[in-house]
Amino acid sequence: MEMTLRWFGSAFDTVTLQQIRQIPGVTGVITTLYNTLPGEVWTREQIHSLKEEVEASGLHISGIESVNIHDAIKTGSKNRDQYIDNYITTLKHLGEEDIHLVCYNFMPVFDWTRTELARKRPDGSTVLAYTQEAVDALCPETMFASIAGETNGSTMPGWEPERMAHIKELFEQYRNVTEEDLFQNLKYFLERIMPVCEQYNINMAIHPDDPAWSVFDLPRIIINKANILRMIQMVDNPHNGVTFCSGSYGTNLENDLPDMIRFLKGRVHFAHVRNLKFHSPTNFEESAHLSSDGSFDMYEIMKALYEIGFDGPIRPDHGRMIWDEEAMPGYGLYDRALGATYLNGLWEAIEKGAIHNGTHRTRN
Ligand code: CS2
Ligand code: MN
Repeated sequence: MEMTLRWFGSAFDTVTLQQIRQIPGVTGVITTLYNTLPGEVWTREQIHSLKEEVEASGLHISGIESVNIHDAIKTGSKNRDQYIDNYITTLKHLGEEDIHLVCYNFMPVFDWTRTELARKRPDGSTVLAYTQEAVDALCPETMFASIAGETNGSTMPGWEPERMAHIKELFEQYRNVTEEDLFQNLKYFLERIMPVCEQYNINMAIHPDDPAWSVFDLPRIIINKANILRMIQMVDNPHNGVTFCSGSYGTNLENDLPDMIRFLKGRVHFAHVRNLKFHSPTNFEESAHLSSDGSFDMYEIMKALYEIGFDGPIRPDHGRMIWDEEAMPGYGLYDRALGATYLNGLWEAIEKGAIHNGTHRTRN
């Protein structure tokens, strides 16, 4: 595996490439063209200059998160082919720039959903949190407004104000879209992009829906083992894989995370590893990465990744806001650096333990 950090680009991120480079064991960044909207073609020049900037710092681009999918593709509208063509052109340009991993999601309207971006913990740190009661008390329009005041001035990924301004129309577009339709629209999209993925050896890594259940009655499909099995089988190509995000699948306590990782052997192209602390099944917050601070056994999660021969990028996912840092919620420097270091420590111990026991893994 390669330890990485997400970086939104110098115009948008409070964290610098130089700071990322100083985190021991972090060699790559997961980045994006943050000022593009879903559906736009990424030009080769834009990608090339991003790559040059990253490489000048001594790091490299380990993958893209995300190339977002236009709503026309998700809803299966008549004009979807034009947006799929644009997506294919973007993939081609990424491949030409030697980038081989693309994370995306297929969530209707909203990307991840949280009800608090700065819940205060007893130690004074703040974290993102979710309660179903708070969601049930909101309507979609107020959802966006309710978090907009807590973002420390950032645009949150997947919550582009340009799209949110049209939230009513977006809901209208999804009104008759069922889970079955979403599966079919995802299949159509994947079938069309697989040839370019094969040509340029690009791994597509779908990010799970977060939380892993329906929000505001919108259909959600990438939520559990049965549904990912369906997704993988319906377009059975090794380039059709997943981002294993422990904090997203983990929102549903019925998901057995190490078991899901083992079952996905060969199809996990990217991993987001973070911990959650549950107060009840529908009230959780994003804790520090350390197992004892949350509800997940991070050792077992890392061990499962090790045992399937995972050799793609891992990134600590959201971190707490600590040490008076002001940054995009979830994406400060300090706690993600602590997370990366902790996860690297777990990995080293697992790997050395396996060498010692003679069970050292080979690749996928
Ligand atoms: C991320 C997602 O910040 C986050 O929660 O894990 O926004 C993720 O980047 C997208 O869903 C992937 O397309
Ligand atoms: Mn994630």
